[in-house]
Amino acid sequence: MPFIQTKLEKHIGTITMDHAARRNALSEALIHEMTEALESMNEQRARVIVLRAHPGAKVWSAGHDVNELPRPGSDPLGYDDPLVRILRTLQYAAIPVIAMIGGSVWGGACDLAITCDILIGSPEAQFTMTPAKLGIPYNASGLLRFMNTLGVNSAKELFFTAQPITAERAHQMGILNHLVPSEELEAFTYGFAEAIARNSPLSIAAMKESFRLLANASPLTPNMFERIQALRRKVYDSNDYGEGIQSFLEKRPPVFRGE
Ligand code: YXS
Repeated sequence: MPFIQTKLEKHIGTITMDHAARRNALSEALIHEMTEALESMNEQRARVIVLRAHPGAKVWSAGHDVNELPRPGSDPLGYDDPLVRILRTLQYAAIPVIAMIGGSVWGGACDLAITCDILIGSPEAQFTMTPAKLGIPYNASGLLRFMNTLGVNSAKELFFTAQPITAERAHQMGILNHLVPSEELEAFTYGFAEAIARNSPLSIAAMKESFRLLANASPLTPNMFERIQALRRKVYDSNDYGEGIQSFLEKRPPVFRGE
């Protein structure tokens, strides 16, 4: 696997994102390998998984691979998008996943991180939620995840400002479960993993799935869902969405005209 490294020792799996050249951008190829790694560890009866970037990475993940975002007129975060698929795989996995974060996290990678069950970061961890910078309408399941994790107002701050959130602020907001010194990050994370691995996998699997069901128990009527989709379609059909993508590819600031 060129983009993912894996290791399994004493029921503790490690999935390492290892595509430095693209700052671990969540391309379809990288996500395919991550999915295979999750499935394999489940078959090998791992009890907990640590998801991390390659040692020394300043960027944990640069988020969705922008080159793979559809052009205006198609939903950039539809049900079958690779990023959306891996987020479901993580949520449905019976094994708890710990995100070990020692670098910056961008866009959809923030969603990947908070979809993990526990987040442990060092002061180098930083979270930037980018859809507004790219003219993208984030999807309903993602917005609900951020609301459940951070609360509505903090989630709005992340999405509306598209500004970096420091590790300390992320810890205050409830994004990070623990903020530890860089030199202790690995030992602390694996000590945490060992504590989980000693517990009943059946009990943990049942509680993880129950947490998922309860977290998504918000009553969303078909009419509410259709309204959200109509709002999103107006955005991903817009010139602003095309401008957001084009400006990124041309490495220049976007000029949004609100149309
Ligand atoms: O120019 P080359 O070919 O060397 O490639 C460069 C970048 O183009 C590439 N790269 C990416 N390619 C596709 N998708 C990405 N998200 C992405 N990020 C980076 O990697 C090569 C090295 O990048 P470079 O030179 O910028 O590295 P750096 O160390 O100076 O800066 C690292 C970053 C992460 C600060 C910088 O690459 C960056 O700002 N990347 C974009 C982060 C971002 O805006 N991500 C959001 C993607 S959209 C998304 O996740 C969702 C759809 S949403 O927005 O809705 O949340």
